This record gives sequence, structure tokens and C-alpha cells, in this order.
Amino acid sequence: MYNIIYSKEVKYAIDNNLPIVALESTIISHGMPYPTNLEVAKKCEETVRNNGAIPATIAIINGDLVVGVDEEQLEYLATSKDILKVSRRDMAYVVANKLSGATTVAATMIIAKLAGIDVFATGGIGGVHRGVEETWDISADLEELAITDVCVVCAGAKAILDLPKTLEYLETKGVLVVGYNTNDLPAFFTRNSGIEVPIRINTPLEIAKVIKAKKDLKINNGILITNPIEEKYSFDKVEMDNAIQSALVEMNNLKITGKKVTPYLLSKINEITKGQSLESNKHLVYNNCKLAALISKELKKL
Ligand code: PSU
Ligand code: MN
Repeated sequence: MYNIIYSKEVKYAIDNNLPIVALESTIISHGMPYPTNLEVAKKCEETVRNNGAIPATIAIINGDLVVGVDEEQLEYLATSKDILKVSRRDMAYVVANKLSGATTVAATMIIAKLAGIDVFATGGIGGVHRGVEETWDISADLEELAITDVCVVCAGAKAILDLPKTLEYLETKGVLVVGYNTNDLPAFFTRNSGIEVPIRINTPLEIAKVIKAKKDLKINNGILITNPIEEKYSFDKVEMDNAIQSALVEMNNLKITGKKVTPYLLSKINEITKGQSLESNKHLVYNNCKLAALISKELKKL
């Protein structure tokens, strides 16, 4: 059997029915460089607290499902060079062998669900990659949204992905994609993608009502809230498209595939934009933590 280990704070929140926001750890171990990753992980937790909810950063440590990592574990996730990137596929192996790993959106959703946490904040989800016809690269995050009942708050899907195909995939799987205060699907580093979002909702309360209705209807898949990056941190679309294009060319030359694709592209884009993309990445995650906290608070009141 597996163990779930809760932090004191999360245990208290569960016992007292307080709002909780799950946070993932792949973004810490594989999505950002040290020491920015540690700073961001801490500030994400702080942002959730400042907005009235309890943060639960999720990871697998020595085979235990940790819901609310402690200071030492966070440091380990941020600094260890060989930490595993754990998605649904890898979970059973990592637990059975008492290994440690950073959880992706998919694996974090699974653990959040086991822990009874309904709302989860991240930066961006994985999706259908450009060139999917050749590579068949479709993130397990999409399949997880299809089957696991957790609300994921993100800044849309990065333009390193094929956004129209990502939306089509989610539509097929019956996953509601909501634009928070926007008609246009946010594209992570940029506010707009030029693609219409299926549903627009303008307040955390209205989002909470939809989550509640979905539960009542026993529609047991996830829901994706896309929250546009704030204007002041948003990239120029052309500049970002160029950076992505160069990063993709380089990646193909290096023949990088599989789970290394997303971390490689993120760090390459950061290099090309001279650190600007990392700066944007930080702020869009905080923005999502805030919205997730507000949604989880409204959900508790319903
Ligand atoms: N997007 C980011 N930063 C990240 C990720 C996505 O901007 O760190 C991570 C998330 O954990 C996501 C994972 O679940 O990458 C997707 O990886 P893949 O495409 O290999 O499924
Ligand atoms: Mn992939």
C-alpha cells in the first residue's frame, strides 16, 4: 500500500474543511533553474496563503505521496540534479521502488484527487506538440484531464504546442476549457493566441458554481481554467514565436524526444530571451495561484 503524508498545515485544513490549493513539483525540478525555482515555489505557497487558502505542494519522496512538502524536501526538489520527472506512467514504479520524483500536472492531479483536493494551480499544462503527425507527442496531462476530477488553473498552453489540436483533443475528451475574463485562449507567455476559448467566465464564484454543477452531474473529468498572463509581463507574440521557432529547430537537431522535450524548450527559450521568459513565467504562476485560491474559497462556500 502507498502512504500519503500531509504537512501539518494541510492536515489542519483537511480536518477543518478549509480551502486547499495543490501545487506541482515538476515546475520546480525541471521547469526552472535554481535558485529561481526555489524562490518561485516558496512565493507560490505564500500567494495561496495570502489569498485565503492553504497550499499543498505535491511530490513523491522515498515512495511516499507527499501532500505539502516541507522546507528540506522543497530544497531537495529544487537542487537535486537527478530527480525523476514523474507522470502517470511512472508513478507505480517510483512508489514500488521507494524512489523520489517531481510530479507533473498529470501525476499531481492523481495525488490531489487521492487527497481530496479539488483545485490545483500550475504554470502551463502539457498538450499536443507541434509536429504530432511525426512524433505522436501528446502529453499525458490531457488524458489525465479526461479522467481525473480536479480543476486545473493554468496560463493556457505554451505556443511550443499545437494549440488548436490541444483544444480539439480536450473537446473530444469532454474537458471544459474556460477562459478567465477572456474570449481568447491565453498562450502562456502571451495573453492571446488568436484562438477562441470555448467558454468565458468572469468571476471565481461563477467558476466554482460550474465545478459544483459538474460534480452534481457526476461528470468525472477535469476542468481547465486558462488565466491570461498580466499585460505587463506578457510577451510580444512575434518575438515569442521567433524564440520558439529557433528553440524547436535546435531541439530537432539535437534529436531530443519524450519527457525531455518540455524542460529543454523552456530552458532554451529562456536562453534566447535572455531571461525574460523566466521572469514572465514566475509572474504568471503567481497569478494562477491567486485565482486558484479564490476559486477554492468559493467552492468551500457552496
Ligand atoms: N509547462 C511549463 N513548465 C513546466 C511544465 C509545463 O511551463 O514545468 C511541466 C508540467 O509539470 C507539465 C509537464 O505537466 O511539464 C508536461 O510534460 P510532458 O509534456 O512531458 O507531459
Ligand atoms: Mn511528451
